Amino acid sequence: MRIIHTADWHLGQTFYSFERTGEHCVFLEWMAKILNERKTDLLLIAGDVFDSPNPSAESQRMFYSFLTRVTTENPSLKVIITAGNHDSAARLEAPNPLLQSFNTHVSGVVHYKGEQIDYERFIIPVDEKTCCLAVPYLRHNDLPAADSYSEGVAKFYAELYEIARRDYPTVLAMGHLQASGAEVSVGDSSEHAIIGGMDGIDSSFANDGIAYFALGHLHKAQRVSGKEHVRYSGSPLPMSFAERNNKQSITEILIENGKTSIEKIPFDTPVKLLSLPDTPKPLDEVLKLLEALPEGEICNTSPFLEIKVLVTVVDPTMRNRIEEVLHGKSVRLARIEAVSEKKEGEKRVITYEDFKKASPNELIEEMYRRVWDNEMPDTLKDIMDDIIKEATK
Ligand SMILES: [Mn+2]
Repeated sequence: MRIIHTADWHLGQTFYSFERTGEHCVFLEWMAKILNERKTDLLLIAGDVFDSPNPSAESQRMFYSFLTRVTTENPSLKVIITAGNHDSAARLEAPNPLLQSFNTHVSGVVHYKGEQIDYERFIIPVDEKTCCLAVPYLRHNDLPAADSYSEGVAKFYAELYEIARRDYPTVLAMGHLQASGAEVSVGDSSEHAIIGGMDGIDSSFANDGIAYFALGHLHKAQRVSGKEHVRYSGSPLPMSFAERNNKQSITEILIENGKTSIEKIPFDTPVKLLSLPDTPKPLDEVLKLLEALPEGEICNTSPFLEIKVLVTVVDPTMRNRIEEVLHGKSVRLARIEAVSEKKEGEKRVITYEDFKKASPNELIEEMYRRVWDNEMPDTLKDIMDDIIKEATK
């Protein structure tokens, strides 16, 4: 059996102000070709199909056209999808009655039989001997009674696995979660720890009897706790500048005579992410670097650019000067990060009590101090006063 595992498509994402439909089209076109060439039997999409719980009509059309196309071109292909934390679980699984005729199943919501979790609904038959445990991103209320979220998730998978293995010698699994010990891209808002203050789910959720465990949520392709058969496929597009050095791919799993072999199929993303310079530098040096960028037309495959400038004072002309230098260059400016040299350890910690007592002016002045490492000038204080008065009128 040939399986393709992918996840975290985030269809409909806008990258700063730029939309990414073109990039997603290239990916889906490539994906359809791979499924044809490799004669894939099973496609697993492990959550975060859409970037938003309320996806645009265009993103939905793109997704359903893809499903129709690949299942029509490959009549023996089966598709199983689980909902991620970005998806609306109920919305994603709503078309199931229709998707059945396209060999496609979506698992989104945790259903109950009386007071009991209806585990059977997550056991999706693949063939007579094989099933897939298709588990969506689990929320606190979805879990069996346990001392912690992590234990609840582990218990959920353990109970599900026990039921499935009674009927199927080969069990595959799929989930959308943050496993502990996995590598998270620093500063990535789309894969932030989803439960406040929690490190991740202990890898005991993955029973060793499971032939392959397809995970979604973290955007970097990786194994979990050194286990070959428990993997994140990673996202097909980098979702933030923090992910610019990730290698994007999908994962192919071949299960033959009880043996599992795994291959990563690299995807060459159509738009590159550029972050200049490697470490923040003063504006004049940055401008020189930008001047060296190649001239050319700006098109929808021009790289997205992030610029990091080291600053000591507020310079309101900074953005203009950068845009002037970038004129005629084949890059799309996504963000400018102004970084001030701060001495770590000098940062004052604001407690919740301080926060409750602080006035808007005090908070703004504190923010200014942190960002610019300097006192806020009186002219700016006066402007802020006017704004606050206007806003609280
Ligand atoms: Mn996610």
